[in-house]
Amino acid sequence: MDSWTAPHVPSLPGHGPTLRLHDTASAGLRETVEPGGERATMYVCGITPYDATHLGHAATMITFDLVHRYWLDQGLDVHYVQNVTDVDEPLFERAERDGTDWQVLGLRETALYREDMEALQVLPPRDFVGAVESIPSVGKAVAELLDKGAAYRHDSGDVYYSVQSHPGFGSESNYDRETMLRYARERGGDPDREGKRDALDPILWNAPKDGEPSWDSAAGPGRPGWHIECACIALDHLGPQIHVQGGGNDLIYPHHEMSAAHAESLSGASPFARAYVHTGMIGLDGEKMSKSLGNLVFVSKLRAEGTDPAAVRLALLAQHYREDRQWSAAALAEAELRLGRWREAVGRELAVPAGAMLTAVRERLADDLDTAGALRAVDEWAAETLAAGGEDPSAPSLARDTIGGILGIDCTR
Ligand code: 5CA
Ligand code: ZN
Repeated sequence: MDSWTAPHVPSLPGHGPTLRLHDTASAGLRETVEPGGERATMYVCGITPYDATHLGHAATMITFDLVHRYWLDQGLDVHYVQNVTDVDEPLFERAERDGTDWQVLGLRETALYREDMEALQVLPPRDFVGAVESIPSVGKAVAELLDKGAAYRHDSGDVYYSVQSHPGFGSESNYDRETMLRYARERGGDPDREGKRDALDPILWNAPKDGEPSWDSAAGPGRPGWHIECACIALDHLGPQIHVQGGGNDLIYPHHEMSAAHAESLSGASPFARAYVHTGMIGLDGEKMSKSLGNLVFVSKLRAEGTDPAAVRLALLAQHYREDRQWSAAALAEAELRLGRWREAVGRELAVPAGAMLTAVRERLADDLDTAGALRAVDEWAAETLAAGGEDPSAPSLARDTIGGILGIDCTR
């Protein structure tokens, strides 16, 4: 499907160190690309478009936008793919509640998401891929897994993946069985269903049901399961092994465990991702921000109220991406003040030299996206410029390009 328009990304002098990110599978920092590698690939789990983009989605997309921007700044050829889960139960339920069509709902919310991403200066993925357009590929993959004995048909006609067929199963989350069972129950799995080989087996293909859409495929009629959607889109667009698999930490299990297992069973190559990177949950009043809890702050609502999207982005960058963190009006107000100081300093004709700030921003981000440290480096440059004036006529534009190019914060407005 169509992506969105890319903002201008200025090129900067020199390069920073190799980006290292925390990898869930090895529970430690990993260099995201091989030494001397020229290409970098990333798959990020995108929205299920039954409601507007909230600040949790925005925070996750901005985090991976920093990865994208940092890799581009390294001179790498970046291939970034993101999906849209445009066919799934939440869409049917919401469409039914609102008396609308699930396809119309999905198109409308996806269009709003594109606008929000553009406003937040998020670079578009090279491939923005819907689940519906991937159905032929998913059907073939399910048929192949059945052939290989990695999948089986349940009495109901649904097709399940056999976790026991894959020796690598469990190596992404490293959770024990009890934890896996708990998350399967909480996050859309059906561990208590009769007739499965293993309670943890996830659905690959849903047999046709009344009131639900269905497509013909190599696996018979029906519609795709969730995890196989992401496995197929990543395999089709990026190949069997990628550098970064990204998403919120609510996807560590079962979603990323299962999509990695599906991809590895299909391709024979492992690990599926060099680094499994997970963002913390954005909450409001101590609860995770989620559609089901209804405690959402929408990006589009903030925009409509006249909030500067650059301040929203800056507020979300103030704390580390892996922390579960809280959105607040105070955090937004602080970001607005900070943005004002940065813009004032960048707007000067003369400033203190900005080369050391560029180096510090790169070094801080390369260290598992230490955004708080990177923002401090910009704060120091801005404070010195505002206090002392400075004498360097090229510093304001270097600062503007550093802040705009690497952090995605537009200081020209
Ligand atoms: N379509 C699936 C992924 S294939 C999905 O999880 N959709 S979603 O709309 O629920 O979430 C979209 C992305 O935002 C996912 O990466 C998810 O992990 C992340 N996300 C959802 N809620 C939050 C939150 N409160 N804070 C941070 N990230 C979140
Ligand atoms: Zn996904």
